[in-house]
Amino acid sequence: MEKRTFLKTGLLLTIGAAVSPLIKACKPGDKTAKASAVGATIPPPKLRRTEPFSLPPLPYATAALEPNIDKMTMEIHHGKHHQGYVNKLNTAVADTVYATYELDDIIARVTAADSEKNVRNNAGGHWNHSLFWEIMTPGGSAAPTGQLAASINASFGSFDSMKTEFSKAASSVFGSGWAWLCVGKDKGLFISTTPNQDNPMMLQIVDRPGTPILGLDVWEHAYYLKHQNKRGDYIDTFFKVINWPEVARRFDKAMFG
Ligand code: MN3
Repeated sequence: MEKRTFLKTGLLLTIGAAVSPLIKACKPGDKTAKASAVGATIPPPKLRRTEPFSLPPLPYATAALEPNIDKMTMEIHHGKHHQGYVNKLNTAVADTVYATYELDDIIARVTAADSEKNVRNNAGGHWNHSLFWEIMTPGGSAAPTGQLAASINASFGSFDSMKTEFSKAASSVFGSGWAWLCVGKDKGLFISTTPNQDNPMMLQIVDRPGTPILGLDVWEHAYYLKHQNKRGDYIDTFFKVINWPEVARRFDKAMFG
């Protein structure tokens, strides 16, 4: 990306008899991306991070999603698994180019190289779970309305068809991974899955990049205590606790900035 200087021509001001055009030069700021393997698709880095990554608090009590998602699963999933990704991420990025990068910037740049495996897995783990807690809410919420509903209908035909396709995708993940509802480059919605802790923001790794607005963790640690091997029951249960207003907020941000 090239540095560009934008010039804004100010208003013509009349002061007494004098007429003078004001020309204001805007500094371009630190928006120059380094050259990278996929060039222009990677956003420029944000401000440098100075604090270690930390576990975001749950937006509700660990028992709040009962009876759909049980307290013990939430305690272990958030307090042990997610905390583990955060801790390992801090270790993994130390002394690498990512040491002071924000999470989104790491996710956008991390590659499938063996040397980046720990960064990839733990940055993904931190990002994915941070989204996951927020897109659930005690008691669930009414199905989406407005622009998100219209977009779901345009992309899938109906809310129920989207739910069916999402559930099939989540069921089809072999082993550990995630199912996603994403806003694509064309601003349409699509459903995808990723293995392990990958996600659709990993531009150097996934086949089809997108901005996830809904994600479901289908690792066994997310459901085994309550549902054992019945992943389908867990997927059905998940739809009872989705925070659609939060999904809509993420949709609006992805669509309209
Ligand atoms: Mn998990």
